[in-house]
Amino acid sequence: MTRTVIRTCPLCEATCGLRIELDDADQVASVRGDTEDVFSGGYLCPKGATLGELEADPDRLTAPRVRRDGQLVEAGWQEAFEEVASRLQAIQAEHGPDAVAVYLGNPNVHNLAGQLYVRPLLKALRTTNLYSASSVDQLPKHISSGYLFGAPWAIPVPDLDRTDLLVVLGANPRVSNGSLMTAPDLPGRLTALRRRGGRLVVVDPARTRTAERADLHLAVRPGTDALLLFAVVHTLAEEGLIDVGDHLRDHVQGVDEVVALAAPFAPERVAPACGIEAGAIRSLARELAEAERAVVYGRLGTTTVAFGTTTSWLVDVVNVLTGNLDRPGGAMFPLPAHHRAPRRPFRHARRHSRVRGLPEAIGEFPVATLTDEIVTPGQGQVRALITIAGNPVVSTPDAARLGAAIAGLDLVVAVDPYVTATSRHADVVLPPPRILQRSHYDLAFSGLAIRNVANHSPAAVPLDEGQPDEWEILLTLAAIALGQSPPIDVDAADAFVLHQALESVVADPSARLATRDVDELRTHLADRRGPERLLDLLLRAGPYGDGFGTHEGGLSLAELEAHPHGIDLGPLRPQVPEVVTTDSGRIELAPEPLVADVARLERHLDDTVGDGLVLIGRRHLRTNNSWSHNVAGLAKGQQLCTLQIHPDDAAERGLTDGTEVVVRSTVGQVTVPVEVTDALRRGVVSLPHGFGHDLDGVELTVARRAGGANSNLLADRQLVDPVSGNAVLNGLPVEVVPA
Ligand SMILES: Nc1nc2c(c(=O)[nH]1)N[C@H]1C(S)=C(S)[C@@H](COP(=O)(O)OP(=O)(O)OC[C@H]3O[C@@H](n4cnc5c(=O)[nH]c(N)nc54)[C@H](O)[C@@H]3O)O[C@H]1N2
Ligand SMILES: Nc1nc2c(c(=O)[nH]1)N[C@H]1C(S)=C(S)[C@@H](COP(=O)(O)OP(=O)(O)OC[C@H]3O[C@@H](n4cnc5c(=O)[nH]c(N)nc54)[C@H](O)[C@@H]3O)O[C@H]1N2
Ligand code: SF4
Ligand SMILES: [Mo]
Repeated sequence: MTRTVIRTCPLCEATCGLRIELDDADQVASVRGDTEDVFSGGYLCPKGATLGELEADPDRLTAPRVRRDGQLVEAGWQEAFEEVASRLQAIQAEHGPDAVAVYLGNPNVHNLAGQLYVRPLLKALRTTNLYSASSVDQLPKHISSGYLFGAPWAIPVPDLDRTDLLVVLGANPRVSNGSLMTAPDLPGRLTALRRRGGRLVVVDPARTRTAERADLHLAVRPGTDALLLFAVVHTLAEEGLIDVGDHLRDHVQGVDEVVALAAPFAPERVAPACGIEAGAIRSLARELAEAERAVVYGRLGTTTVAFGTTTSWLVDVVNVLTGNLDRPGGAMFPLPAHHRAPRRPFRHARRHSRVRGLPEAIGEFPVATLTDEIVTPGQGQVRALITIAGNPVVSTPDAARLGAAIAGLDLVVAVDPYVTATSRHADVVLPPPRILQRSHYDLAFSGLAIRNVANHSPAAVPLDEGQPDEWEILLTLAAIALGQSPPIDVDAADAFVLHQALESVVADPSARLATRDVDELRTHLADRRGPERLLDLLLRAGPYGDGFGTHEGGLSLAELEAHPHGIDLGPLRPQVPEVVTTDSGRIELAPEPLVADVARLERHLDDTVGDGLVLIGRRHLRTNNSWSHNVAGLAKGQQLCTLQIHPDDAAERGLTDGTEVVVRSTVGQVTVPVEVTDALRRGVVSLPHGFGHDLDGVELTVARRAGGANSNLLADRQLVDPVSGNAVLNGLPVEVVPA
C-alpha cells in the first residue's frame, strides 16, 4: 500500500508543490509535481525529483555524533546534549558570550525551525559573533533596501507574469529557478513573457541558459554593473526620460541627487570598463523608459562583487526613475500572509568587527572575517562555533584557512544531517530529522514571491524513536546557552517563546491582534505546539488573518490545512507608502552612506582594464550549493566541476578541452579540467562552487567520488564590498596554467 502526500519542496526558492508516493516503510516511492498546486501547477525540476534519494541517503545521520578519542562516534541525544552543555557553559563562563560564534547556513531559510527557533537561540547566547551565508550572497540587497525603503526585508521583486520587459543582471533563473524572486516554473514563465510579446534582456559575462533564450545578451565585464546602471541613469536624465510616475511622486526623495551622481558615468565613458558599447547602454535606457511595464532585476552576480551594495541600490533606482517601482509589471513588494515583526528603524554599522573593523549589518558580521576572529588572540576572540545548516568550509572565502581555524577551536557544534567539510571538525553533530518528518511553511519566500500565496505542509512521516525535531534541538541548545542542564523541558522553553511572540503581536498597531489580551489568545492556541502554534498565531495576526474571530473568513493554520495545494492570495498589489519605513517616510533614493561610496566607483572607472583572467562562478541545475552532491541521481557521473574558458584564452595558453590546469589566486590554487566554450566572454573563466568534498573525515560517499575542487580556496577573504562586507566571489583575478 502506498499513500500520497502533498508538500512544498524545500530545496530551492521556487517552492514547488510536490505529490509524493510513500511506501509501507514511509520511504519515497515517487515524486511528481503537484498539478493542483495553486502556484507551481505541476512543475518539478531534477533536484525536486530526487527528494526520495535525499531522504534515503545512507550517509544521512540518524543519530548524533560526539568526538571521542579524535573520532566522531555515534551517541545518544542526552549524551550529545550533555557534551555541548558542559563544554559550552565552561567557555561562556571563562570567556564571555562573544567567545561563541554562530554560522547560519542557507537551508535555515527553507525551514520553519530555522525561521522561528534560531532567534531564541541567538538571544540566549547573547553573542555579537553572528555570521551567515547572507554575507556570501544577498547582504548588499538588504542594506540597499534598508536605506531606500527603511527595512532590509523590503525587497521588491519582478512582477514577472505581467511585465513587458525584464532586464536580468547577474542571475541565471533558468538554472537557479530564481532567487529573491520566488516563482515556480521560471523557465515556463520566461517563455510565457516572450510568447506574449515581452522582451528579455540578460546582462552576464556568460551566455547562460537564461541568456541563450533572451532577446538580447550583453556580455558585461565582471564587477562593472554599477557603472552600467549609472550610465543608464545618466542617459535617462540626459534624454529627459525620467518619470517616477504619479503613484510615486509624493513618496520619493533624492531624484536630483542621484541624477547629479550619475554625471561622471556617461555611457561613452563607462563603455570600455563594462565591455559594452555606449549605444547599447543608451538603447537599454530608452527601452526601459519607453516600455509600458518594465523591470530590472539583479541577483548573485550583482551582489557578490566589489560594488555589491551600489549595484543593488542602482537596480531599484532605475526601477524608480522609469516609473516601474510598485506598479503592476514592474518591481513590486509582496504582502505575505504571516504577520511580520514591526519594523524598527533601519540601522547599519552599529558595531564593527574586532579584527578588521568590518561593519555589522542586519545583526551580523561578514563571514569573510570569521577566520580573523578565530585566529586573532585578544579579548573577544572566538573559541567556539555553532553551525546550523551551514557548510562554511566549502561555501565561504579562503576556505582552507577557515577550515584550519575551525579545526583549532575549543568547541564546534554542528546542527547538520551530514559529516561535511565543516562538521568533520565538530565535537558534536546534531542531525535534524528527514525532510518528510518535518512540517513546512515558507516564511521567507512567501515574502519574496511574485504572487501572494500561502501553503503549509504538515509532517508526512512520524519522527524516529528518540529523535527530536529540529526546533526542539534549537530550543535545547538555547536552554543550554542559558545555563540549564539537559534534559531540557522543551515545552516550557516553547511556552516562553510563544509568550514573547504574543507580546510582540499585541504591541504592534498594524497587527490584526493589536491590543488583544495575551492570555485569551493563548487559550485559542492551546491545541498546538512548536512551529505550528507560532505559525497559526502569525497567520491569524497577519494581513489576511482571521484575528481569532474578528475577521470572518480570514486565514488560520486550520484553513491552510484544509487547502493542501495552497491558497492563492492574488497578484501583487501596490504597497507604497505602507511599505516605506524610512525616518522621512519617503523612499530615499540618495541615502548618504551609499552616496559616499560613489567616489570609489568613480576611481574604478579610471582603472585600466587589465588583460589577466578574472574568475566568476556558476550553478548547475542538478546540484544545490555544497550539499546535494551526495545524491547519485544528481551527480550522474558527469564532471560538472570544470573551468570554463573562452577558446582564444585557451589557445593562448595551449589548453584544449579536458586539459588539467592549475587555477591560482592571491590565496590559493585548485587543479581542475578545462572546458573550452565561447559561452564566456574573453578574459573571464568560470568555476562552479560547492565542490571539494574529498577531505579527511568527510562522510559523503557519492560527493567524494564525484571529485571537483572547492572554488572558495581561491576567494581572498580580504576582498569584500566595503559597504556591506559581503565577500567578492565573482570577478577574482586568477592565473591559469597547465597542471
Ligand atoms: N564561490 C562561491 N561561493 C558561494 C556561492 C557562489 O556562488 N560562489 N554562493 C553562496 C551562496 S548564494 C550561498 S546561499 C552559500 C551557501 O552556503 P552554506 O549555507 O554554508 O552551504 P550549503 O551548501 O547550503 O550547506 C548547507 C548545509 O546545511 C545542511 N542542511 C541541509 N538541510 C538542512 C536542514 O534542514 N537542517 C539543518 N540543520 N541542516 C541542513 C547540509 O547538510 C549542508 O551541510 O554559499 C555561498 N558560496
Ligand atoms: N540548481 C541550483 N539552483 C540554485 C542553487 C544551486 O546551487 N543550484 N543555489 C540557490 C542559491 S543559494 C542562490 S543564492 C540562487 C542564486 O541564483 P542566481 O543568481 O540566479 O544564480 P547564479 O547561477 O549564481 O547566477 C549568477 C550569474 O551571475 C553571473 N555573473 C558573475 N559575475 C557577474 C558580474 O559581475 N555581472 C553580471 N551581470 N553577472 C555576473 C554569472 O555568470 C551567473 O550567470 O540560486 C539558488 N538555486
Ligand atoms: S525548482 Fe526548486 S522548489 Fe521546484 S522542484 Fe526544483 S528544487 Fe524543488
Ligand atoms: Mo544563496
